[in-house]
Amino acid sequence: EENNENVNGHVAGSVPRGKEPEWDDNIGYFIKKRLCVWCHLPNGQWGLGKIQETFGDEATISLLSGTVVKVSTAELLPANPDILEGVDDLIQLSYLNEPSVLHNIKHRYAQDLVYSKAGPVLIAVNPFKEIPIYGNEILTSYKQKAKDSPHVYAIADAAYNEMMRDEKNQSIIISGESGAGKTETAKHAMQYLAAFGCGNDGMEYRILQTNCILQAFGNAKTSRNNNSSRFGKLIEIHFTPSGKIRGAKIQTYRLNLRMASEYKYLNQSECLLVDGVDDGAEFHKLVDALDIVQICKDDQEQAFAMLAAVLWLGNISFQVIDNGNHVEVLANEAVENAARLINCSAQDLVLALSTHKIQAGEDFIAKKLTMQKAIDRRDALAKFIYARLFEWLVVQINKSVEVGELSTGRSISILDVYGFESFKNNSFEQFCINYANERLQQHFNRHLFKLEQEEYEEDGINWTKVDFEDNQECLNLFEKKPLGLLSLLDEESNIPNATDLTFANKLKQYFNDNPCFKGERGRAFGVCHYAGEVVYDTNGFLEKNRDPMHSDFIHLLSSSGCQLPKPASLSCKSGGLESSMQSVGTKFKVDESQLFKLMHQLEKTTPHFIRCIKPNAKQFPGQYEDDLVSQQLRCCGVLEVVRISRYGYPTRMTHQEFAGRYGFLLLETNVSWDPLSMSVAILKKFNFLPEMYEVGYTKVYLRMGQEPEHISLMLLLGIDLNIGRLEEQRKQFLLGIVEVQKYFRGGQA
Ligand code: AOV
Ligand code: MG
Repeated sequence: EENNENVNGHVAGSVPRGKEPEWDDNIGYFIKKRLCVWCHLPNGQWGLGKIQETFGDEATISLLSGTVVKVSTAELLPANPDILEGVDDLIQLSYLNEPSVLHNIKHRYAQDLVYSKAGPVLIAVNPFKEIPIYGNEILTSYKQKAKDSPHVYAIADAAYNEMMRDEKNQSIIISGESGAGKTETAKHAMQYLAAFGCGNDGMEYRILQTNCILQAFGNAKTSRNNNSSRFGKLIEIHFTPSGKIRGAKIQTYRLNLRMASEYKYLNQSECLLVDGVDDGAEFHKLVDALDIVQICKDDQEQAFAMLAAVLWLGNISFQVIDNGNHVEVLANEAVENAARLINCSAQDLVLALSTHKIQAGEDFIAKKLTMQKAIDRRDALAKFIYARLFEWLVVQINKSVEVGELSTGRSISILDVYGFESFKNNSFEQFCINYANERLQQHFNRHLFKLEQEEYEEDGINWTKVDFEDNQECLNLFEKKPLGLLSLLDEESNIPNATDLTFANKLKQYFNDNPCFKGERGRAFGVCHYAGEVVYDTNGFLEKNRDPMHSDFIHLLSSSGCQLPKPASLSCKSGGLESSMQSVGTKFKVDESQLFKLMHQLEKTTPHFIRCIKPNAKQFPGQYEDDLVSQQLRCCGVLEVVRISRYGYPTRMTHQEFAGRYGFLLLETNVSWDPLSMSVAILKKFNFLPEMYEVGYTKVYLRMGQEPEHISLMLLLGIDLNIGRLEEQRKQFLLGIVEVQKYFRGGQA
């Protein structure tokens, strides 16, 4: 206690913000010690080498590859000592700069170590190949704590243990860009949790099968991912007090993506096959899964009939009449088949597709549609049916895995959403997806910085709170009322003569000065997201936001003999119709929205974050593109977390670990042998500056000598960088022992 007070009687100094600490003063030290540095090469890559000499602002670097380059000293960053090569947790790195972080993850990836930690966050780099790190045996060793290297199993295990210990709901929040591996990671997390079993009704097995079904209906091949989720999913797994699975609940967040334009009904994509995927076998798996979640054969038939109806709808075409002003439906097998499958008359279907009912006094008159309107309407109907089918499936699945009365404090929710998307052309879908990701990012920020700071407080160390770069401004741009992107979109959608162009112009007029907004030419505008700038083309925004669920369709489907899914929006329940007419954008609005409910639900849980990283765009194994990875690390805030940690105390060891590793260097001193006292004695013996460390109740926290004033002071006093110096001492000492041993062996021989 006394010792503790002695060294701990100061407040951690002011925390530099916003810019990387400079380390110019330190270069001499790196030359003297022949330490490695990272240098930014002309080709944009980072190279590892040693400084030979410096002249003014220029440094001569001999790269490990053998080449010698001259670069500006401003382009140099300190590299980590070899003992830190490939550490499990980035926070263990003495130097937390971008090339060091990148190198560490790459080094691990090359050895199929696809998981790493960035403090509390798990980083998962997609291997794009099977690696033998899953399955029962490995799962069991995590459960028995025989293994603790970074893994999605370890995260699931931590969530489970914290839930059991604190009786608090947990969540596992998985993010990353499209194709980064979120859905696969979510499946592994579910597998881990399912292994806690439930007794004997096979509930855990049923829960696992839900993946197969939702994926079959809710995923599609895109240019980014052969198996891209087109819906977001939150699965809540509930447990009994003894920790067995009780059941689950699935919520989906579907974006009302335009199925039609995604698939243009399948054949226009010109990619009907995915290498290595056997559609027949997958179909059998699907039917088995539907059986397991107890969807009866009749309902299965009906569901497939609806799918067929959607495909036939796509084949319906129109011909121009009235001198090109209007169209009528071409009568062919497509109309007949679609009508038969929907279970309505061909005549009703034709009317719904080619005419628009308008009220004239007491009567309704059917007005013929133009070609574009008719095509839009056909696609909208197909999408509407598909979306209802999907909703219905989720309802059926939930019935099968139902929990009954919800337990409080004993659930783990796994969130797997559509990842941040930035394509060449970005439309309304990307606008919604990226807004949702922006919200999640805020959740991530708040929790990480909060968690970090809570640890310091709990361990009783002095700590000046750190502000963090948040994305509130960008969220405001979306959410502000009445002048936010979403409000203005809704407003414009309700103005009869408004067009996508008038909408774009309005945005430019209002947000001219907003730093998160960029006016672009014509209908386009840009948003500076946390993950980078995205330019959106407003083409179709108004129409998609209105998402016209024509009452004619609703009428058509509810009066049809169609057995399927009388979903909420088709039933006569009050509000049902209105809710189906509600605009897509509105569903995303903060207060009344789905997204708001989701965030609210997540706020009540202890979060565990997994950041999935896509190492290459081609979906190939073994390829690691530095630029792509660093961009993702930067975008998803991993570097930020790491940076925040460096302003804090990135090196932390329990007193046991610290004393165990360096205690033997205390040879002569007579310290009491409890770990805390030993830690304090080590810190004193090696003249650590008080600003550089904190001693907590359970751990030693070391600040890495990153701040220039500390570094220069240490150099002035002839004190080496802290942990490096300890490691050096340790190495010297161990070498000494080896020498002594050699001497004695030699002597004996
Ligand atoms: P996503 O969920 O993040 O994209 P997926 O989870 O669908 O990405 O992963 C894409 C593909 O990467 C999978 O189909 C696998 O082939 C491969 N993959 C991912 N994780 C692993 C792993 N741990 N081991 C082996 N292969 C893996 V999107 O849903 O598009 O945002 O909307
Ligand atoms: Mg996915």
